[in-house]
Amino acid sequence: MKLQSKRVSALAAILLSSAMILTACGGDDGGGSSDEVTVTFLPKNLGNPYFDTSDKGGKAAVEEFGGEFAEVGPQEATPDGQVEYINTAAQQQVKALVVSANDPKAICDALNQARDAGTKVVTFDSDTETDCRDAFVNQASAEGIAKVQVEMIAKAIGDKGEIAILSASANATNQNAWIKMMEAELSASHPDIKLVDTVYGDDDDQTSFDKTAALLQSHPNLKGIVSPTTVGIAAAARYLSDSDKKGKVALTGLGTPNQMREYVENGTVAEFALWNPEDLGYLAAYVAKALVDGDIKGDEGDTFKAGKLGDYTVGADGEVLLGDPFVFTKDNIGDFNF
Ligand code: RAM
Repeated sequence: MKLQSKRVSALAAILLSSAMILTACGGDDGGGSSDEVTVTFLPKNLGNPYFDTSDKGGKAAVEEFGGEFAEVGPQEATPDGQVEYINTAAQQQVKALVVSANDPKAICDALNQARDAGTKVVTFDSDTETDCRDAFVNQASAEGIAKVQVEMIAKAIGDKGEIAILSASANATNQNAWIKMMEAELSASHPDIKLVDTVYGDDDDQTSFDKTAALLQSHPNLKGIVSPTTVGIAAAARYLSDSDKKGKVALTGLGTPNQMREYVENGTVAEFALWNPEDLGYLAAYVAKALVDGDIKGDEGDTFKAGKLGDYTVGADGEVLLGDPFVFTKDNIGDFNF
């Protein structure tokens, strides 16, 4: 009952706002033509260089296919912060919403209401449960992302000693999947490495910085930190590079070359990994367009063309895979600028 009345009021809001849009535009098709592919990107949070780059790729793709691009998002990486933007996008009847989820479940009702109102939902970077989106654009397989990080930390500490994880927010779908697989990989293949703590910096620079300090204090024998978030690894590197633990506690994980360059050059970090976030956003925008145009439904085996990236096939559970993670070191970091 409750759900139904919520849905009715959501529908009323949508009808009202579309009536307002029509009035505002003097009764024509609503700004651009109603065929225009309007795509709204909703990252985990704004002000994160990783999402600045991915959304730049999304914008380039949308402009390339003649659609209309928008980016909205909360300051803090929380699901509640995302819900209001999802509701607004549905009210505006955007054709597609491309979202990196702060929680696999908590934004589902809002996403499904948007889908009921005709918006195609693509998750990218961090997925929701499969029944609240049409497709998920995955940056690399979770196994691959977990494995590369375990390999890097094992190499950095001589495959032995205490390590900790500095993650993003506690409910982030992507980080949680990677952590689970890192734990499995550690216990299967690295018996002398002990994971002593996992802490959450909420993809906030200051929180991540403070959590790094606290980790080093509470674990005096710590040999290494893995931070599977670009915000976390950059904050941890900044802390370590000015502390007497520099060179004693290894740091690796997932970072952007521009944020990590200084710390690779000053020896705080030997190597870290990532994919190309710009390509990720670009691909996600093309998935959105293929859904809107009806070229794909998000079913396994569906094929589509993603501009300069070429041809893709949708895999199981509506997943489209970008590629493999890439390892950055002091020898190659100079070749990248994002
Ligand atoms: C942060 C975000 C994002 C993640 C990267 C590696 O920017 O948590 O979701 O994919 O790190």
